Order: sequence, then structure tokens, then C-alpha cells
Amino acid sequence: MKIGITCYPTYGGSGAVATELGIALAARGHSVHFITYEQPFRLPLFVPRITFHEVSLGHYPLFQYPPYDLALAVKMHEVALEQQLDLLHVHYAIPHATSALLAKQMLAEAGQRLPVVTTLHGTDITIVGQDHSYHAITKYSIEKSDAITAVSRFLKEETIRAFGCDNCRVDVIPNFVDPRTFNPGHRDAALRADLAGDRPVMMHISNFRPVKRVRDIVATFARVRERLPAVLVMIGDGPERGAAEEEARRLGVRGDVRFLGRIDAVAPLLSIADVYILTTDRESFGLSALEAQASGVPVVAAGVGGIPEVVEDGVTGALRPVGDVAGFADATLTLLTDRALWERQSAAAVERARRLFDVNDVVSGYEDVYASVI
Ligand code: GMT
Repeated sequence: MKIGITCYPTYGGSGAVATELGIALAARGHSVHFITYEQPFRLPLFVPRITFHEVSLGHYPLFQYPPYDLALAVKMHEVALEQQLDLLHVHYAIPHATSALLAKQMLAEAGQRLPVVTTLHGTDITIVGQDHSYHAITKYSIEKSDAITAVSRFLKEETIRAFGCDNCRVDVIPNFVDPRTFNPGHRDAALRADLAGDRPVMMHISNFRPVKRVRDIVATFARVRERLPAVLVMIGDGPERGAAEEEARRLGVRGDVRFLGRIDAVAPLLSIADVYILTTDRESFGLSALEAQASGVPVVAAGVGGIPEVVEDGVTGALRPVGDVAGFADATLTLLTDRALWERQSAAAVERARRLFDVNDVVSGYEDVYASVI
């Protein structure tokens, strides 16, 4: 098949999933065309059968808000015509599904069919799409897509609750992980010693947006640190990073918290962690928690949204209510002090990631959806 993929190319789960999916599809012989405003962050420079098409925004002084959605629709139309695409697969409803529908209508005028598959990832449904300014267009774009997928059962239910979604079917296709990249076998003793010496490592990766509640992570770490020498490794960057650094100073643990900034290839780092922590207040899936489990790292997380579908409480980690810093700290301390429990949960985490979220099963699921719309 010839497949166009549009996603947010910047640091984040939906871009990571879309890019890994494109790479896996290309490995199966499909031609994949990424249509985005910059090279997706997880896309290596050259992969056979993958082409990157950049959406460029012309500049004109009249435009206080340059119409990116239109430039994207034009690029989708151009690539679909030139490459004779079989379908467009867009990740994150706004504005990608809307632009895809415009491109589809323009192509229909020229007698070319272009089915649109929309994958819902999270805040396109739970926050942005429910904002009054975007609700009607999000609902329209979902309902007019030829197929809709959501990354968790939670997100499917939330889509139906918030948008009604008349006459449409939402298939749940979870996110996936490639065990060749994320596995416990990569543990790099020198990297671990460099970051933490012989102390246990708590780790978090995100874009530090307010929903992630990164200050709760620092507060949790401070409680752990009272009882145990440990190191917290924070990977990523975003609006709340400054607040997290300030919280670490305020709680007197700044010296034991490593803020590494944005790192694209996180697998080697994940494999040296002892506990992965995610204190978010809403999360449709939690891709980083899955990648941590595949790396053999138990997860301590807030049990919200789709997280319980990814992390099994008491088996591959611990789930606590949002904001329960004392509960997160107790669960972390238990894991860090009970070696037998840690070994059990680490093994169960790897097994769960392989059994439920294997790249091959998930990519086959998307191929079935593509076949159904073509
Ligand atoms: O929806 C977002 O806020 C952005 C998006 C992203 O690009 O990181 O995150 C969502 O999609 C990921 C991939 O499917 C999920 O793992 C995240 O849980 C989800 N984020 C939220 O629901 C907050």
C-alpha cells in the first residue's frame, strides 16, 4: 500500500507512535509518506520506502495566524496526487483529520478516492477537542473519517461520551513497543554509574506539560530520598521544567535530581532505571510507561484514564490516586527495598509488554483497518 502519515513531529507519544508505525509498515514493504512540518523526531535520516514531505508555511504580513491547516491540506493533496496514495492515516484529530478531509474533497473533484483513517491519541479528545472553540469541528472530523481508532478503551469511551460520534465506529488499537529496541538486555553499567553511582534510579520522561504534574514527581522523590539514597532522572523539556527544578531546590534535593533535557533515543536510559514514575492527572495511554515496562522497569503511576490498561496494579507496578505523593513514595520505597518483589514485577512488566503490546500484532491491526477502508 501507499500510505500518507501525518502527526505532530515534535517530542511526544503520538509522534513517536506514528513514526514507529511508519517504520514498521515500511519494513513490511509498504511505501510510507510522512507529511509534517518537520522531520519526525524518531525518524532516522534514511529508511528504505519512507519519504518525508515538509509542509511549509508561506509568510505574509496580513496573517497574524498563518493558516497551517490549509498548507497541510494542500501538501496532503499534492502528495496524494503525485504518489497515488491509497489512504491517509492522521494522528491526533486537530487539525490533522480536518485537513485530511479537505484534501480528500479536493481529490474527489479530480476523481481520486482518498480514505482517511484518524487515530485519536489523548488531549485531542480529552482537552482541546472539548474546548468550545474546537468541539464542533472535532466532532465533524471524527464522524467524517473513514475509520477511527483510539489508543485505549478509556479513550474510545471518552470519545463517545464527549462527542456522541453518530454513525461511527471506534476501534481500539493500543500503542505498541518494539522489544528489539526496548528490553532489559541493554543495561549499560557505565551509564548507570555515571548518573547515579551505586544508588537506585527513579526516572520520568515527558514533555513537562501541566497535565504531567512533574512537581509531584519531585515531591515523591524527596520523600523517598528521606529514607534512601537515590537519584531522580528527568528526561524531556517543557513548560513545567522550571517549576520542577524550583521544587527540587525548595525541598533540598536538587543535587540528586538530574534534568537531562530532551533526548530522542531513550531506550538506553530507560534500561538503567529501577522505577519509572508517572504522576499525570489525565493520560489516555502513557507510552513511556509501556516502554519502561518493556525495558524491565516497574511503573509507579496515577491510576487515571488508560493507564490501568497499560500498568497492572500490584503486578507490573503500582497505581495510586492522582496527587497521592505519600502513596507514590511508599510504593517506590517498597520496590526499591524488596528485591524479590522488584524482580517479579520487572519480569511481569516485560512479559505484559510483549503479550499485549507487541509491534507485530498492532501493525497487523492497522493493516486490517487500511484494507477495510480501501
Ligand atoms: O494528547 C496529547 O496531549 C499528546 C500526545 C502526545 O503526542 O504525546 O499524548 C497522547 O498520546 C500518546 C500516544 O498515544 C499517549 O501515550 C498519551 O497518553 C497521550 N497523552 C495524554 O492523554 C495526556
